Amino acid sequence: MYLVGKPNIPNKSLYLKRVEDILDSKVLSNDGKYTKLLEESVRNYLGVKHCIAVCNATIGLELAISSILGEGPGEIIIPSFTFIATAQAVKRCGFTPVFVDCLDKNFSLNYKKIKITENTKGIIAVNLFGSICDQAKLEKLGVPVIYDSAHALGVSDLKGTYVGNFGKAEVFSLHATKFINSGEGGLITTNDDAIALKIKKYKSFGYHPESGLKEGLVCDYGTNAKMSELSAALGLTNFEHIQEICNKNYENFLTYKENLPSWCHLKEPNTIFSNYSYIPVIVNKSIRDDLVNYLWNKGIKARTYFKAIHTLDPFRSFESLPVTESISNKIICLPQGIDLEKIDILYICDIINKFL
Ligand code: T4K
Repeated sequence: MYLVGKPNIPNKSLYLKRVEDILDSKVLSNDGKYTKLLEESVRNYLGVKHCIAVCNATIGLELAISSILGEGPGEIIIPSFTFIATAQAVKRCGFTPVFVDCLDKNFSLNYKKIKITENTKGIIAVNLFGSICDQAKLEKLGVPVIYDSAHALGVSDLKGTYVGNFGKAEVFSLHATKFINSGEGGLITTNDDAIALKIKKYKSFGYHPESGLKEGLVCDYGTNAKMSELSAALGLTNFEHIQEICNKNYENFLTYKENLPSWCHLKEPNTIFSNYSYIPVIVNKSIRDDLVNYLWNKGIKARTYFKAIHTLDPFRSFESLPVTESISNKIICLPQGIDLEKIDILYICDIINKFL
């Protein structure tokens, strides 16, 4: 069976050693050794000032929103073409998401369609499928920008600046389905000291980051968004293989590119420095669902990421977002990851070729 989102686990034996180390140390949580090592490794790799590990990216977005934009009411501009977590985080912070259409070329927020009003508190732009938004354009609109970079660890722009360094803060996912995973997990990065301090407080019960845990010194509101040591060790072990995984993903991407039929348009990331962790393809709307059923029957569990959020009940709005609606009816994500050999991808492409 071929899955989208099958976890990459490149060094199981090292992870198991680290699990033993954790169990022997009896430090299972509260920013232990592996959480600190993971944060430090990612910080150094991205060249960013702060990296804060959290329990998942959805809560990570909530922490970033509340640290930067406070609590609602107010409106936050987000794309409708994204995973539901982006909208849920906005709502859970007491803000109203205002959905804006996306660009056809890289599925990112169409900055030309954004209307800033007196109610607009900020923008959450999403770096989808290893592509990057046009940050310069978004950050000129005059309101704070936070990036949902759940898919964009290891991606850099054409000048070589890594995603993680843009906007007020960026949030990555380390969920099992992400190319670098910690089971469940997320990372928040920022170059702003004050924002980092707030996030650290909010992440751990409002304790003061230096003295709080030891002395029970609560200096702010907060929740519990900590990452466990078992997750951090898995995240760290996987992250140590990031380059090798990106290379393998790129090889797989090229095999797809060479062997998919012409009616199945592979979307290339808009930066060559991508992680290639998703294989999104666009097909004709009239055949999309039949093709997905056909693939599932052949053991290829393709996914139709994403449904337009403004068409889903809790967030339904009657304004039409034509590009979002069109893409969400035409997109299919195909399997990717280090467990796929060339022969597997040739098989998947062969099955697709035989569909029409
Ligand atoms: N922002 C964006 C843009 C996101 O895409 C996401 C998450 C977030 C924010 C929030 O990040 P987290 O809070 O999750 O850290 C999956 C993931 O659950 C979700 O993390 C991810 N995006 C989204 C794109 O995909 P589902 O509902 O498709 O998950 P599920 O359980 O159907 O799994 C997908 C595939 O992965 C299946 O083919 C099975 C395979 N799988 C999954 C798990 C959990 C495995 O092989 N092993 C596993 O352990 O949402």
